[in-house]
Amino acid sequence: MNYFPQALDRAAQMALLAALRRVVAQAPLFTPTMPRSGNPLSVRMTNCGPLGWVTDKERGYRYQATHPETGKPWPPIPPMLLDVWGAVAGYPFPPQACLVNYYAGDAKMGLHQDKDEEDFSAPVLSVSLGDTGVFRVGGRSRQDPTKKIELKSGDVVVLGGEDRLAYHGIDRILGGTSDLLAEGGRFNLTLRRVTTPN
Ligand code: MD6
Ligand code: FE
Repeated sequence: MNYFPQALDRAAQMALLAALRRVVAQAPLFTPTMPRSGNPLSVRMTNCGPLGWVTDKERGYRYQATHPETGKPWPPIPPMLLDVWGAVAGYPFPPQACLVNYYAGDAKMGLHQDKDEEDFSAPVLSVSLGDTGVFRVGGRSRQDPTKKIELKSGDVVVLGGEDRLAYHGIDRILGGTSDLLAEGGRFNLTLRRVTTPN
């Protein structure tokens, strides 16, 4: 993985948070549910961009152009995020989806691969805001050894190339480690290319 600690300074984090607040105002956070079981994930999520990643009991994991509850198109990806992609993704086409995950106090994310995209030649880029998240990343097999990295507010991670299909997840959030979010907790934004460019 390519790790860019403190890629965003405090001023940039505040500007990105302001843009994110506008996204969430137009596309409210919702509670996603697992395919088949219908069990809720512990994160809440929303998206911006032409496509958004969603999941529910009936239809499972997928990308779609509209919010599952409002039926409206997702708001655009904030230009600042497109600039971050342009600076570090090393991929000559823009992202099509930005998944926004919000972790309140005890939320976590199990070990997973991001593999619902058509185009694995594009990386997935993540930006963290707010409390520190304990990130675990391994290899392309679930059994591969993993390492832990504490992702702090302003850190950027890129999973691309050999690591594009590496297993990864969030063990827990370290409450009280950032004062960026008045409500506490952590946002993670992941930028993705979904379809293969022409
Ligand atoms: C998170 N991140 O940091 C979860 N996926 O909350 C991811 O699932 C992720 O950080 C793909 C690439 C980078 C990531
Ligand atoms: Fe992921």
